[in-house]
Parts: sequence; C-alpha cells; structure tokens
Amino acid sequence: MEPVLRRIDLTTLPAEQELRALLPRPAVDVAASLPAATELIDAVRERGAEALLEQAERFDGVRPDAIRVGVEVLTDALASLDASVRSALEAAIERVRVGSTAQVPPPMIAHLGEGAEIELRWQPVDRVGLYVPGGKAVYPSSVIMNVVAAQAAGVASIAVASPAQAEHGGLPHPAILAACALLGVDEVYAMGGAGAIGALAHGVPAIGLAPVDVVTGPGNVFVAAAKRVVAGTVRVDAEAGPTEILVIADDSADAELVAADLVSQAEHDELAAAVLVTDSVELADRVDASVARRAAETPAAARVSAALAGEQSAIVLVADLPAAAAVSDAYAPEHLEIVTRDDDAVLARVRHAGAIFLGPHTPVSLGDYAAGSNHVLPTGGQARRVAGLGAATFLRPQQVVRYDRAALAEVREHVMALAAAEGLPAHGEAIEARFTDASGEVR
Ligand code: HSO
Ligand code: ZN
Repeated sequence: MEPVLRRIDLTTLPAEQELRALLPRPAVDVAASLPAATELIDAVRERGAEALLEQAERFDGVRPDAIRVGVEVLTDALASLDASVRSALEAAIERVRVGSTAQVPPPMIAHLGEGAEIELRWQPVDRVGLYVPGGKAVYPSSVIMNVVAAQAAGVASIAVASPAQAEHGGLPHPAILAACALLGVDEVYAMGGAGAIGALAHGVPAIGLAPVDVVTGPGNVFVAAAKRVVAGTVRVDAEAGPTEILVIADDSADAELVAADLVSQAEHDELAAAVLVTDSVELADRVDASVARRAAETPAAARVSAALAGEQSAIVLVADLPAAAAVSDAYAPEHLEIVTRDDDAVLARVRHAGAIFLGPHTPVSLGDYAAGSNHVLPTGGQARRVAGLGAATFLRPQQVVRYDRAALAEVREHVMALAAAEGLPAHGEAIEARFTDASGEVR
C-alpha cells in the first residue's frame, strides 16, 4: 500500500529553527481581513440591531425575527434534544466543572515581614461573551468548554452569540441552544461573524445587550480579525486555527490506537495536522498501514485523506525519545499524546503543548468531550506562549496590600530615596506624612 503520511527522517536532529520549518502550519492571513472586520463592527456600533440583521441576511442567508433568542426557544430546544445526547452533555458538564473548578487558585498571601503582606486574590470579570460558530462544525461540546470555564471562575453574566441558520428559521443551531439551556445560559443572540464580536465588545443598548469584558470562542478569519480589532476594548482568547495532534510513541505502542487517534483529529478539517513522532520504523509502518485503511473507511474519508496528505501531517523518525520531545517542542502542538514505555520520562522533557494526554487509554477525543479537561487549546504554535481556555481566562489576580506603621517604617528610607531619585517629592512626602506632621513634629 502507498504510504499515506509523508515521512521525515530526523534521525540526525537539526537545529530548532530548522525543525520548526519542517512541519509548516497553514497560512491564514488574518491581517488582510482587518479592514472588512472593522467596517462590520463599525456598522454595528452605528446602527445596532439593524446592522446585525442585515449582516445575517448577507452572510447567513436569513434574516432572523429577532437578534435576541427568547428563553422559551431555549427551553424548547432542550426538550427536543435526544435523551442520550442530553445525558452525555450533562456528564461532560459535570466533569468539565470539576476540572475547571480545580483551576481556580486559592488566594495567596506573601508575607514581607511583620505587619506587611500582599494578598493575591483572583477576581472574575463581570461579564463575558462567548462566540459559537455556525457552518459545517456545530459543537455543543465547545459551548460547554467555554461556559463552564467562565462559570467556574465565578463570572456572573454570560452571553452567547451564534449565527442565524436558514434551515432553522433564523435561529442558531438547536444543539447550541439546547446546550445553553442545559448550562443555565439564558442570554443568547442570533448573530455571527465580525459584527457579532463587535456587538459583544461594544454592546447594543437598544436590544439590551450590554458590553462584555472578555470575548472567547473560535470562528473563521473574519471572527479572528474582529477579535484583534476589539482587543483594545475587551480581553480575547487565542486565535483558533485548524486542530493538531502530535503523538510521541515508541515500539511499545499499539499502532491501531495511534492511527485511530491521528484520524480522529484529521476528521475536523482538511487543514488539520496529524503527526507521529517515533523512534521505531516498525511502528511507523504499522501506523501508516492502519491510517490508510481507516482513512479510506471513515465517513469523512475525503476530509481525513486531505488532512493526512497535507504537508502539515507526517511521520517523523527520530533516533530516540529525547529527540522526539525536542521535535514536539519545536512544533508546540495543540494536543500531544505520549504513548511509550515511560510516559513520565518523556513528559519531563516536554515544555510546549496545549494539552498532554498520557498513555494508551487517554485519547484526544476523550479530552474533546468528557475527560474534564478543556478542549479549547492554542493552535499554530501559540502553545509556546499561551494556555488553553480555562477558569484563568476569566480571572484577574488582584493585589491587596496591607502594611502597618512599623512595617512602613522598615522601608521608609528606601521609598524616600527612590522618590527623590525619580524627582517625585510628593511621593516621598506621602510616606513622611505618616511619621511627621506639617510642622515637622514626630507623630
Ligand atoms: N478537537 C477539537 C475540539 C472538538 N472535537 C470539538 C470534537 N468536538 C479541538 O480541540
Ligand atoms: Zn476533536
């Protein structure tokens, strides 16, 4: 059988910069869409709901009856949801809630001496807006990942926006509405694209949509551009690109399972990346054969085959597992699976990955739905610098400083010296006034 995945021989490891170029990421020119996104956002700022209705007509092919979705519509969507999907969503919510709640750090106190302390308390933002794309990928599981993380952080007010669908009478997809109802979110808007991001960030007073503090959620290139445009006004999460899985495996791994996991993420997108990094040629051959069979048989065969044949996907042969960890780090995958004789030893060498899945019983698709971890993760190498979505996305560490007189006296001279050096005498006086009154008398 013809090999499906191209093979890259890195048994002699090149330098990191070279490594990074070996597995190219699909180029998405977000900057080119900034002017169009700005125009759509400006229209919403100027003309509110009318602009949103026009944009729905233009981009989604339907004019919704109203931008705000009625609460009874949400309840109806939940009532019509398939019972097994409902209980699966409920189980996922429960597990993601446990995982997200564990991410909320307890308040921390730094003691700087007797009577001197700084408390770090984690404050949630007041209000967040979650964008859920329409189109070919309708993921109620992503609604869970975003909403539960915000709820676990303690966010009091959550709004969800999702494009109007022509085949659903101008409402967002019913699975999205049902997921919102299950999560207790009753503020849902039928709006999509850049205009929706603008509406969340700036608010639309006429329809009771108050501006949010944080906007999260994936979307197409216009949504990504819109998030850049509003980033000065609100906090936004990472830009979502095509999904990626990188598996580090040795000859102890089950080739069928590795292949199944590579194919599982290739199912998302023609541009999805599936990469195996191994020190075993035998495993490489077996995985490739299994991938070929699975890619041909799976219902999304065309999409999966395109993803596997793309230059973003490959089998990389390395000399040993430390080299495998170095390759993975250079790539900084969204999802990293480690399936080896000693997973912890490999884990200890890895630094950059959105989320890491250890051992033969922890496939990425478990994390996509029900591990309790969050599946909104940094793609395109962003894992080098940012984390996946979680409670922390919606929290701010706030410093609460408390000194008593004796503790202030301890640093009095240092503050005075620095205030003088910076030419800010009033700063020094604010310290001095605690110790001497206006006439210079000791207080
Ligand atoms: N693997 C996707 C998330 C997802 N999978 C949603 C299924 N539904 C990106 O992490
Ligand atoms: Zn997935």
